[in-house]
Amino acid sequence: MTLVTTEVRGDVGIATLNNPERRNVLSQPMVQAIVAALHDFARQRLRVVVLRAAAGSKVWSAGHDVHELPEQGRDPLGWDDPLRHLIREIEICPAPVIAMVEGSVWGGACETVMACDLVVAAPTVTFALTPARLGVPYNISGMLTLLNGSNMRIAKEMAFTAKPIGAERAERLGIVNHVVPADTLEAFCLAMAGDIAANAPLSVAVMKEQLRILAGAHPMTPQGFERVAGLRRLVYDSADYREGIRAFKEKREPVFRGE
Ligand code: YXS
Repeated sequence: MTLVTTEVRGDVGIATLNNPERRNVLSQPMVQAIVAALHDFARQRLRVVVLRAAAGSKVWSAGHDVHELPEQGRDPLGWDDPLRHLIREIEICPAPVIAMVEGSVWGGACETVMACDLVVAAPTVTFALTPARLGVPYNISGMLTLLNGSNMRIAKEMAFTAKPIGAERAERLGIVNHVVPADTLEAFCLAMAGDIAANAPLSVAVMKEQLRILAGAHPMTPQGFERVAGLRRLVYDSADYREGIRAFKEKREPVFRGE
């Protein structure tokens, strides 16, 4: 099965997540397919990318594939993790990536949407960041994506509560650029893509890269890095981390004991 279908319309590449049976989870094969589409669009020198799910999707993406999360003793979101690779590829893609969102967005898929350059959502869309619900120690570049895609108060609310926020509120908060009725969502995104594609692609690409570099320009001391690595290891070595993953697989509520 093709996990991602692609289409080219003029200077715009459209990549559609195509695994509804597993709610478009960002498994390693899915991430590889998305990245392959981004690379193919770049080879064709397309000027804008639209990343979407199929029309009418109830779930845009259920996030990281929980079955790929290591049960213990290994960083679940290390540098080579598929989700981390996807985020970096979206960020370095020379063409702006528009996240065209229908359905609910979960966990690492929230970060994926926030890593996109522009977000256009249907009114019923929700975003839920779920590390705390699974006992997962999110990673610091992921936290920076969340912070850059929202603001400190909202990043904390989403991360600490793991509760969904709706599209209208997300637009008020600047997480979403536009909320558009589902039946005009594609036309709206393609029109915006056309506006961008009509401009100088080298100018657009360099401004995207400048903003990426500026957004990531945060000093961190070696001690700070080692402190974060140590704290995260305590979490992914914890019983709560194991409990979160097992509860998901056993389709039950987790019971966290803080150890
Ligand atoms: O059990 P079967 O084989 O039928 O497969 C089911 C689900 O297990 C599977 N599935 C997933 N498999 C692995 N990883 C996932 N994230 C995942 N989500 C779903 O897909 C099949 C259909 O799911 P089902 O029956 O629950 O569909 P539904 O329509 O009733 O509900 C859709 C959702 C999305 C509301 C529900 O599947 C759900 O709550 N999924 C988990 C969403 C979530 O917590 N994602 C976070 C994943 S962890 C992650 O992204 C980061 C590591 S972090 O946590 O740090 O942010």
